[in-house]
Amino acid sequence: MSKTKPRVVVARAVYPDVLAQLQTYFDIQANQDDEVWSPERLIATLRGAAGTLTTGSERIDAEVLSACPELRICANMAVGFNNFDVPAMNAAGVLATNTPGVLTETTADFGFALLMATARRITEGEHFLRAGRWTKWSYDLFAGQDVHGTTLGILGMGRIGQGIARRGAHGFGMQVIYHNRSRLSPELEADCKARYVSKDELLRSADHLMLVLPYSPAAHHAIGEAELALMKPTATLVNIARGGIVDDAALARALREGRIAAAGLDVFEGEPQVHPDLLAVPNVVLTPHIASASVPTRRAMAQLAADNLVAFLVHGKPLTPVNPEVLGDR
Ligand code: 8YV
Repeated sequence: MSKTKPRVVVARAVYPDVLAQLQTYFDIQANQDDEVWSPERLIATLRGAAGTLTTGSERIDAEVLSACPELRICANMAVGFNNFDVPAMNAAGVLATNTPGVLTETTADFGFALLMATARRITEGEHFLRAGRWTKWSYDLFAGQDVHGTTLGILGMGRIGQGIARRGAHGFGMQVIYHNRSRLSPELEADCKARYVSKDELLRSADHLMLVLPYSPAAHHAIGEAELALMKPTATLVNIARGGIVDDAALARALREGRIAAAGLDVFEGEPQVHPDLLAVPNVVLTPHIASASVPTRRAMAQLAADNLVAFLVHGKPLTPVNPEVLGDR
């Protein structure tokens, strides 16, 4: 007698071949139209499912978990997992997995691209040109700030932060300083050519400040009015971490008033909405949360999320668990 396949909900569109792989193991409910489900629709769809593949847009909290007692795993197609209420998942015995490692270098590349576009005013220049306003060369036309040889400050020094540090130190001859909850080992500091400093020193000394820390309630508005006030008027700020780490309204004010030179933002408070004041200032480069969006990396993220579902629901051993404590002695 054939066993019925466990039901798995793939909450957002994914690569069709990844979906096809999952269909060999699971009874799949997919969302290839890529609608963003309301919390009610998510709950209704997850009822009776053993697993789900989520993205950062699906919130898994106590309400979802209590309505879906058969749920055993949520496999996030993201390294960040602030869309998961992990304590609630622990209490419900539901496993969370993420996609660490596969997006590190791609995201660090993007951080650098955004830093360069911001410091060198690339998108401002492009908008000017496309608007037909380029009529002559001028000595100060879109003159920005240098990247090479300057001081790169990094807040958050996990894998992606280290990737940024290596690019800055080894590729652009930058002095790298960082602040993090914990210091890197001396070996990693040497490899990244990075010096640990206090948060205040980081803010005061950085010519370019890159945010790469995970979101947590403690990191909410880690960059607000007071922190922006410590930064150099010539400094740039780049956020490839999470919306909510920066107070977007305070940042828009600082940009408008020239208290910092420019910002590059890939993530926003309340995205995909963007604070209207940020849209109104010219000295900010805005991108729609695409730091990990290279084709090979997005494929690798989808594959790892899918592999986690198979590894756990079929073989009992997830590949990249966030809360392995729920596995017990299994
Ligand atoms: C994702 C990300 O694209 O991995 C992360 O934490 O922020 C991005 O790579 C996004 O979260 C969608 O899941």
